[in-house]
Amino acid sequence: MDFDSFAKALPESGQVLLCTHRHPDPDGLGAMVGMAFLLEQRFGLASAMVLEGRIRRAENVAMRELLEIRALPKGGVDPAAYAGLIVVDSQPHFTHTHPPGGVPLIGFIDHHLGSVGEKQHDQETEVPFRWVDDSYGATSTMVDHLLRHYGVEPDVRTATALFCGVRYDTNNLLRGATEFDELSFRRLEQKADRKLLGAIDQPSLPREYFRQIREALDAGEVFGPLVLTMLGEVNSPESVAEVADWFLRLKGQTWSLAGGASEGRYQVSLRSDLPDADAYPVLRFILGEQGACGGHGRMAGGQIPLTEYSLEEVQAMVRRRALEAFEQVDVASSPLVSRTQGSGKNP
Ligand SMILES: [Mn+2]
Repeated sequence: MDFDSFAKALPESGQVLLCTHRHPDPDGLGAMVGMAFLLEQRFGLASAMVLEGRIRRAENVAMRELLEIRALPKGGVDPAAYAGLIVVDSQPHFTHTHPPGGVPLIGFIDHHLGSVGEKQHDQETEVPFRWVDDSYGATSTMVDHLLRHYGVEPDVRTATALFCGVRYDTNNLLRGATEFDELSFRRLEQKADRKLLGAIDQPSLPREYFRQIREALDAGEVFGPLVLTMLGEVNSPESVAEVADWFLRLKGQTWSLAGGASEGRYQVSLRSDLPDADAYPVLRFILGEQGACGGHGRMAGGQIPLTEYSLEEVQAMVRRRALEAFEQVDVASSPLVSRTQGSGKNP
């Protein structure tokens, strides 16, 4: 990568707008905080962030609050006020990313390659700084790499934000981490605020969270290698991913699929713990023409809009194709947790 082309892509003056994918995660947030710090410290450029979708996973909410990450409301962006736009942890043409219009694209930085066949906008081929590289396990690592290249030492807040991005996206260097992530992880950890990290790791949880845990436990079914958890309305798309991750830990099963309705879409997450699993084509098949999805390696996520079909129809579709994909059609399921067993002293 020609890092010097980053400096050349920047405007000489004016404000830069930063954005990431819908429902920002720690990596997207960390990369934005790191980018804002780099722009200010090295290039004297002010920036503003715009966030799309809500942040609801308790850890992410805590990260945003404790690090005081402030963002403009999506509808509140005046394009004339910005000299350019930088997209982090996503790409402008990805289905879960909708940068505000009317601001010239300076560049994008992402560690996801994107799926084949996704069309790029015409303007993207000419974008001044385009850095997409899956030899990084997190976009926060890429931004840290830029900071090092430009000799900018992150302050405590920036280091904490970037560290959260690296550790959550790589699951503490266990998932898709490379030597770059390792280096950034060690370097940022030294500087990060331990108390804040602890508070972000173990946030307090609303009662609703526990209610949903119960619902997921009741809904989980085991079909051969698969744990299938089809939920109704959920608090957030992230809770679907959380359930899929959680149930993947079930002993004996190697795949976990969870689905739940949120914001007019049926969100679906697929996980596997097989070392060389490729989750994306499996989820692609399960969502069919009705859905969009992305993913790499052992994880994939996607959604089907609840416009043409009702929630019940979409649930039935996803279920039918999931059983087909795992060759479990006409196979009897067993509940993840038997509702009659273990209910204690109830009659
Ligand atoms: Mn990421």
